[in-house]
Amino acid sequence: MNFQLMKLTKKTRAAYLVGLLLLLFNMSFSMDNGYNLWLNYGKINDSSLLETYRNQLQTVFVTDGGATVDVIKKELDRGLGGLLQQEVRFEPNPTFQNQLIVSRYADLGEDLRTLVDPAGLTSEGYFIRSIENKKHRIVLVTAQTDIGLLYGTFHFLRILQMHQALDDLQVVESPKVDIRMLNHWDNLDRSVERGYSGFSIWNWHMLPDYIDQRYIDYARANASLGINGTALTNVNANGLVLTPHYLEKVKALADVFRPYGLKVYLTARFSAPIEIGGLETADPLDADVIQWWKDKTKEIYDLIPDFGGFLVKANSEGQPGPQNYGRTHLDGANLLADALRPHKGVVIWRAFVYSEHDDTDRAKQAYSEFVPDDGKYRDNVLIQVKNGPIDFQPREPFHPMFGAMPNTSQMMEFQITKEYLGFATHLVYLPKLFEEVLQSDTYSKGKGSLVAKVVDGTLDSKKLTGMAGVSNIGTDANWTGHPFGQADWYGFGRLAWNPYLDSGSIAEEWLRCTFTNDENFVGPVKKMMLESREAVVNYMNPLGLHHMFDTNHHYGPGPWVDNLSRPEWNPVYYHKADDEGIGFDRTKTGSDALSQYAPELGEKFGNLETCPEEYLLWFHHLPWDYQLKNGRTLWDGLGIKYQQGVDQVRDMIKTWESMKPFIDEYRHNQVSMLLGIQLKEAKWWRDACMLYFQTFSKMNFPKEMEKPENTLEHYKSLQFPFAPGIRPTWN
Ligand code: GCV
Repeated sequence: MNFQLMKLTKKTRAAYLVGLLLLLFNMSFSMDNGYNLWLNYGKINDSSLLETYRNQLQTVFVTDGGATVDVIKKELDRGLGGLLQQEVRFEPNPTFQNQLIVSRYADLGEDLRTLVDPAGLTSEGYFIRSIENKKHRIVLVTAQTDIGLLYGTFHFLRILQMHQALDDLQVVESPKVDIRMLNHWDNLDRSVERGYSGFSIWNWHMLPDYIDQRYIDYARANASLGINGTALTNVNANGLVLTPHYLEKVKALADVFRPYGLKVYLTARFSAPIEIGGLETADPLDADVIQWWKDKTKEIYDLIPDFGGFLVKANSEGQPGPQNYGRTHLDGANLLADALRPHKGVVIWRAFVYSEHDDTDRAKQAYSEFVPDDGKYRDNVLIQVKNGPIDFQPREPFHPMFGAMPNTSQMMEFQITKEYLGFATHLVYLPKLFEEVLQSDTYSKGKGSLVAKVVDGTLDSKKLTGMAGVSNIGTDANWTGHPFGQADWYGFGRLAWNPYLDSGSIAEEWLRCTFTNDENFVGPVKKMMLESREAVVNYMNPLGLHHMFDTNHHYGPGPWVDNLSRPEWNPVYYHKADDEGIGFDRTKTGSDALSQYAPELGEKFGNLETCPEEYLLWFHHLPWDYQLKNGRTLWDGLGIKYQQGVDQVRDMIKTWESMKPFIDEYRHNQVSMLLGIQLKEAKWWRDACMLYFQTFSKMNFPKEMEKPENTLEHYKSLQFPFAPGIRPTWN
């Protein structure tokens, strides 16, 4: 080729080169690997809008400042440069002529100051206003702090990405939740527990000297959503991360994240004083142990002055904890809180506990353990509670601890990685699930006591609030494996900022910023995303069924599993199918877990007339021929729901196939293939579960249900020893 080119005339050679560049440009368009996430600043194709924006944003003035201001300038350069396809003109001083001004409130001149009310600005909040009079035509982004300015800058760029008008901007934003964080279940060997998107992005071996560009892009992406914390390591913790060798590496990451407002947290293994400290005990009341944690904490803060604090899983699933020494969770949490207090750090203590020594309903155990100590935790302790009382199932009622601890800070824990929702293979839009939980009414202070109000602290005037999401991020080119997994990260971040947002608007934002503003794409795909959550409930766990996942890896159905060492690890514990019927009786005649909810809910869920059908088998054990609201038997209803789930995936495939003209071929093809697998697996769930339950019901499948593709023996025989995300046994 080179040889041939050499023989061509200059003109023809130039034509070839232009052709080649165009080809490469097209290829890159049709090969978008998704790395840029929603920060896709592709050129605005609508020429009149482009002209308007170019005219309104002729120059940019950014206030002087440190590292965060540098980040703001870089982002504007990248964002405006990409969207407007022209070089960004930064001015050293404000000109007020068709200009974007990004400035701290304190630096504004008197005339601009009068336009914004500083009382409405929290330290991370911001204003965006467009101002126009004869002399001035500006868009102003202002905030009390540089981090507020960075958040405002990302919001402003999103306005452009979504092609919105700049004429009358009146944005006032402040986060409603203090700690908005990702929890990485990443191990030091770079495996990720319940991770389906490659390896851990933390390259511990090469840190602290090698700073992967991904760390910076990770921080950018989080800052664009207002996520301000990250727990780097697995809650099934390894004490080594607290040794000097690793703390140097953690410091390097903290240094990268700082300009983006992202604080680092670490998981603290409760037995670390023994394992890395050489003590003989980790008893939280032992003087040497208390001193050890104080010293260790100081050592961390000497390296990382803005370290966030510790995240702890204790006395749960084999992890060590204060109960090993006859102490309580309260003792353990307060021990660490006291060590962190002088440095303004917090301890996030997880409520995900259940014990092999406790034979009460697993769904009740966390409440029983924590609620009696309400009000006794130090004020820098947050109790982190999973959204439901079992474990991140496709659908659970909200956790009864929400609203039950008015005098203790509580933090919501959602799972963004899809341990129980089809891994990174299924398209299931999780913000719909998150929204359902946040909008649930706890009735703890009468009607309207939403979980969202517990989370943002307004229900009980809490001073410290938080929301955590178990990360779905890995080394895959697009970060999350499934291209639509990015929407879950995005949606988590947006809801952590404001737990009252609706999942539909979030989906729309994400689609416009990630793919295109073409309404022919946004409308149908948004609808598909919103329906995808109900689809997975239908084809995996309909009518309140839960935890029927195959052993350990949780990939696919295993309703028959009954041989694990702990009863509550077996799916049969949860569905309780027998010749009489199916479901877990959590009413007074059963485990009485219902009594942990407010009386209004106890009545509603306890009464078959008023219990929503989506929670039916969560709270009740019912005969196979129980009549559902539509007049069909429970057995038929189950089969119909399973079938509906499969059909919903078929509809998703149809929708997606018609979207080909609107987006790049690469991502379109990826999603098509993944939807194909999702359909196969939806059928697998339907067939395996219905065949198994049929051995008890002894009834024919409803006529609406397609015939199973294989026998029950076939499904039972399937083994997946190398399914991704399996929990390592060494910790
Ligand atoms: C990190 C479930 C998961 C475990 C996880 C645990 C937890 O049990 O299967 O992998 O451990 O939840 O949240 O601590």
